[in-house]
Amino acid sequence: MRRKLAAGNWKMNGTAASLAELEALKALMPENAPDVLICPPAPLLFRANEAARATGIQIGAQDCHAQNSGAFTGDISAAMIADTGASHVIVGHSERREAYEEHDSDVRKKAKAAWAAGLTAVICIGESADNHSANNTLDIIAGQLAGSLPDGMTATNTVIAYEPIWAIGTGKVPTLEQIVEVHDFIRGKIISRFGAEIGDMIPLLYGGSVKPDNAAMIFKAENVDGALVGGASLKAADFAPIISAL
Ligand code: G2H
Repeated sequence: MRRKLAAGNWKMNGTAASLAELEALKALMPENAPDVLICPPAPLLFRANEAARATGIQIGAQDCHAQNSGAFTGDISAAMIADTGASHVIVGHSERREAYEEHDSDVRKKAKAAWAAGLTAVICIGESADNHSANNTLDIIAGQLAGSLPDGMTATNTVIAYEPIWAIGTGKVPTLEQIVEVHDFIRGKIISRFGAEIGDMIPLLYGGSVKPDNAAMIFKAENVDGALVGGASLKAADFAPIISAL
């Protein structure tokens, strides 16, 4: 059985006071909740791990450098993230790909760095609005999978998040049929490259405007094992119903 995961990406939002949401979330979560991950901004990682200790909520970072250490002002390494007690790191989010011109090869190196530090890499892929309109989604996804996933993926070191860029923060969500098509395609691709024993076990998350009122629809897809949630993960009252729907 594949593990289910509800992951929250706080992006550049939140201060130490926001960590109160972790305890609030625990109080609202169902008894048999799936795995829950919160990725706060990097300055909060140590305190988030402390705050989450009694809740069972896992903590992750939103990006890492591909190198372990060195003269890279402003960057943080996967080893540093692991040192905070975090378990995951998001790599290749479309906001990083777009704003910092990160390419598949960068994402692949970051994922390898995450693994080397003992972290699970949450590798993001997704097509632009233009590629969506031009019906190029599956070609783009195939290329991103081939370029962003390193050799050496195991059943436990990776989570893949499909986030159509046109759905991020826009309130637009693909239809269930579109989500099924892309997630089934991703599953097929990773099985054919890594074998069924690994490819069948990798959790596939959907991301892009997941909200309490559309989560149940999205989770109907067999190859959707959870969600990567931005805006609706900031408040426990919004994130808890999404977790409950999983
Ligand atoms: C997509 C998602 C979180 P939102 O970026 O990764 O954000 O749910 O706000 O669209």
